[in-house]
Amino acid sequence: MNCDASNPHCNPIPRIIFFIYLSLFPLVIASRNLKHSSNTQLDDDDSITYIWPLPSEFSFGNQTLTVDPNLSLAIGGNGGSSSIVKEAFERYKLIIFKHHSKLSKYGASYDIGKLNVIVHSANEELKLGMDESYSLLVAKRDDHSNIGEITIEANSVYGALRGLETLSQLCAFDYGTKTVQVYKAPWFIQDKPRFEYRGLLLDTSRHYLPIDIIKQVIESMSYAKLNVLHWHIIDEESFPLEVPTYPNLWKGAYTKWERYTVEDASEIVNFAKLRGINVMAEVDVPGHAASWGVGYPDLWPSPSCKEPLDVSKNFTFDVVSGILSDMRKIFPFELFHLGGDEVHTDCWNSTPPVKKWLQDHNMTGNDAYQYFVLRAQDIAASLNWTPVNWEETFNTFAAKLNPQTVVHNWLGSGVCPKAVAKGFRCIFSNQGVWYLDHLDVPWSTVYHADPLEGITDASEQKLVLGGEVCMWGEKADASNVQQTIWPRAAAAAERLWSNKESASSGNTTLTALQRLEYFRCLLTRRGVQAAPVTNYYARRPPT
Ligand code: CP6
Repeated sequence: MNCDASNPHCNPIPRIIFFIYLSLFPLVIASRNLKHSSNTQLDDDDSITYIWPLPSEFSFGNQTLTVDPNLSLAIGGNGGSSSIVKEAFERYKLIIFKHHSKLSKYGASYDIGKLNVIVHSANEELKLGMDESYSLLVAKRDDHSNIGEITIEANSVYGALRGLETLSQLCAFDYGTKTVQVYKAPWFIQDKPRFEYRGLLLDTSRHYLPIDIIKQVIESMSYAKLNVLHWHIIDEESFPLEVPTYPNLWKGAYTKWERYTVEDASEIVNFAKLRGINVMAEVDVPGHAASWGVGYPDLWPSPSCKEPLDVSKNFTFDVVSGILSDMRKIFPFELFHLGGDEVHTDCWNSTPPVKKWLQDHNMTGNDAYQYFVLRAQDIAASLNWTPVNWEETFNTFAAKLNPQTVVHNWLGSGVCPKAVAKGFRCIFSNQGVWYLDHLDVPWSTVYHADPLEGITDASEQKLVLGGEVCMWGEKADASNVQQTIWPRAAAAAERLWSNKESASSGNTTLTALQRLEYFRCLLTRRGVQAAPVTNYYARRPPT
């Protein structure tokens, strides 16, 4: 099962090395046999399960089954009429049989001709803590027909989508027989996520990202079973979103072409929903908001003080309220991110009318920062949103926060233990390990980070919703965003999906690099511009 050698679309080995590899083939085989006999796990393909992220329970056999390119779908259960599953099946057929139509003769007989999907609930609500579990069976039936079947069983349509993804990873096109095969059948898989929140932040303010690119990112997230797109739409550099109530706001876009209409944003939310992915939008206040004043200069305390937003004017909160009300119609997810990070209040104190307002209200700059965040939280809560805030809000006024607040970590790894000890929920995004724009952080550092670090109490562990890798946009646009996200986001995705016992101990840790390289290869086969995991030659020294 060497995807490098057999797949023309994915060849991370440079050609010359590949040539040398081929010419040394007998030698390589000999050395591989040697490795087998000396019982080294690392190069033993058959002992490795190439499913990323690794399922919580699985077993396999030693049969190779072929899959009919005209694979049919039968959906049963209360959720059986779901178009979400049917559409996903069509997408996955294109992935699984991509090479089949070009290279194969039809009319052969196949071991597997049918996929049964059983979805128990018709509830398609996409929410935090939704049931994403599934079981997957790929086996030859032992009745007389001897025809194999695949069965995916799930409580929700979203569990069925996760099962389809796993199934697609079990299927491989064999260039010898020109058929799609499942190796190591029969497969029995029982799977469920370790954390309910498995996020990726995408920043469309520092560089605009076209809708198609955002969709590609969402599609690729579904391959790694990530389930929340944290859309950091707006920041100080640009305001690309249309807000009908305050139509001048998107004058803060870089150009009139670098904008998202309400329809664009809704299209992205719907595209994500069909893949079982929630979209959590962010409106970062009161810092990181200078772009708002391009259309409404009254929001700036003064031309030389463009952020934090003017805390002294009611107009400022009218605009926050207008933005959130308009966005509520686009973003159905229960979480909404209100930022609150990196607020430097000095220029409030050096702006005479704001300074006077602070004195009249007997507030320091820090008091006014708290006042702003809490007012924004009230607006979000009145729209039936649960507020999420960056950790500085918790670090400076934990006791005043809405008790429902989800604390979003980024400064080191210290805050989640403190937040859950006080009963708050938390999302882990330690910048030292999970900020993807830090290009020098290797995959293994991403992989070994853990959202539960420093938290031992079981009831406190439950308050950790999960984690999120952050793709800040200062140095990334459509040309390199996927290369920067992948493959390291996948390392975090396994940490967030797979239970620690199976994915972080013994043999599995030893094979993580090989499995991740295989998954990176799968991404490139599917058209995702994922970067190499690591320096390839280092792992293939000249023999
Ligand atoms: N933008 C916003 C950013 C960052 C944050 N918030 C950021 C800070 C430090 C690093 C990377 C990103 N660019 N709005 C912090 C949450 Cl190293």
